[in-house]
Amino acid sequence: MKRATFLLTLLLLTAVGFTAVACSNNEEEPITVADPWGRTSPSAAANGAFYMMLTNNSNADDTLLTVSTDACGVVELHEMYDKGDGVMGMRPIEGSAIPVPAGESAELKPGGMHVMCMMKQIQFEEGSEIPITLTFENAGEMEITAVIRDN
Ligand SMILES: [Cu+2]
Repeated sequence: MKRATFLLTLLLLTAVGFTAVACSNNEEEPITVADPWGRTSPSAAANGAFYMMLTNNSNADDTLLTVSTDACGVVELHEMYDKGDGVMGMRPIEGSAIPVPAGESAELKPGGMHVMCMMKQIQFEEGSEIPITLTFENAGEMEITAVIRDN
């Protein structure tokens, strides 16, 4: 009986320990966005794209659900894929969402996943700063600023 009590206490202490770790992790932003940017494109170009690194610092899986910005008429989440014969195409990501698993990162980069900006409303000039709202399933809304540059 005494031994059982000891084990139970140990179990409880361990649980408290884990909770403390979880709490200290939560002091950090659950999701961080690194280096949001878009490539310069001529004003005649109807479309542009944004790239960034999404990192989930929390203990729970999250998902980027939507992206919105006044700079684009329509925003979609796209990925590049091999059409065959070395020809690359792009298409909306299945489920129109980007999973960001707990403790992992999702990279949006040229040649891969990207935020597709259709019907550009403004010029994408070097140094332009474009406010963008990201909406995550768990983390909710996040305001970021994408910088326009050549590469
Ligand atoms: Cu695209």
